[in-house]
Amino acid sequence: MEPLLQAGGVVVRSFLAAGEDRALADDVLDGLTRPFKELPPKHFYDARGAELFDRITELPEYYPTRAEREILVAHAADVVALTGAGELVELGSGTAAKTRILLRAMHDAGTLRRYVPLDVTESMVRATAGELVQELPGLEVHGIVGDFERHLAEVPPPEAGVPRIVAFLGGTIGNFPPGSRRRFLRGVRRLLRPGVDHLLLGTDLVKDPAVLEAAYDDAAGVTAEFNRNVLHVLNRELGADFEVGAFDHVAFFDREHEWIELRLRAQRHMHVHVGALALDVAFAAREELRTEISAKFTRRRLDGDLGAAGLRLVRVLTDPGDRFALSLSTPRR
Ligand code: SAH
Ligand code: AVI
Repeated sequence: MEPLLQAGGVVVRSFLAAGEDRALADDVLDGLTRPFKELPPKHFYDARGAELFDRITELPEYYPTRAEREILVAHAADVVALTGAGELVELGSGTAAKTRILLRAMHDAGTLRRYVPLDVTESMVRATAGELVQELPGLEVHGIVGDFERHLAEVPPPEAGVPRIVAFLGGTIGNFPPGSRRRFLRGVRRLLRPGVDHLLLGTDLVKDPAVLEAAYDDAAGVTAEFNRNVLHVLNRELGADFEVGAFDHVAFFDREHEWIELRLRAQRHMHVHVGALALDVAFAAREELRTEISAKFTRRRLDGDLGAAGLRLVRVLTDPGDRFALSLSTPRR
């Protein structure tokens, strides 16, 4: 396949171009024609959604990004010393803002060889690839525009003798629908060589529900805009006619499952037409559409999920406020 971009240490390949609207169409057909309506969160992230997420990471209420950055600043050099990593594969890499701390530590340790960002948002993969080869001379970047639920096999094989870290930061593991988290981790495990490679996983921790709910319902309304953005995506990509302003942002902590749920609640009875699918969808007044879950972790949940995927915890690092954890694990032999 022709790369999207190939120049001076950077190659970017896309696995989304052909048939990607089909994947969105299938998700919409599956998700909007069932009694409890639901859409997968990956469709938030068009260029505007990515920009809104970036603004979320700066909000006073949204602590996960700052907490994870604190952990990386304090421990990146230890992580590099412990793993000897020369390659960093990052799933859901986004702007790679925090990743730079790790890449810089690898560079300072003299091990840095290759960075492999994988994200659904093409503009971000292209931009980070270009920036990083400038910032870190000698670095090779192999960017992948793809879906980490479907395209892990497109990650290039590791180089012999170069230990790899697969990083999944930000707490994005919490956004998997129930049931598929462990399947995904098993897929990640296949990217890792026993005795050589590590998974670096960011998980947000269970805490006071008021703190959690504020993080997903900020006073400035940025998360509400991010949530409603998925309706703009459906209008543009599938010719739907959602009246975006007629859906209210809902965020609450489900204490039984220990996850945050984002929903969009119809203000009144509505009919929506999805042109590309020739589909009519009715919303009752106050009916809700689930757009995201964001699971929060305990040490036990982390152990359980990693263990079920054949991974063994090596270190759990937390921020001074114990809000967020960054864990290193490796395949069980
Ligand atoms: N890792 C960054 C960004 C987290 S936001 C951080 O820690 O701040 C989640 C990122 O995952 C976004 O960049 C989004 O585009 C990407 N993403 C979401 N679902 C995805 C999927 N199924 N496959 C690939 N990337 C995905
Ligand atoms: C990307 N992911 C970890 C974010 C989260 O916190 O679950 C997405 C997000 N949704 C609303 N705010 C942030």
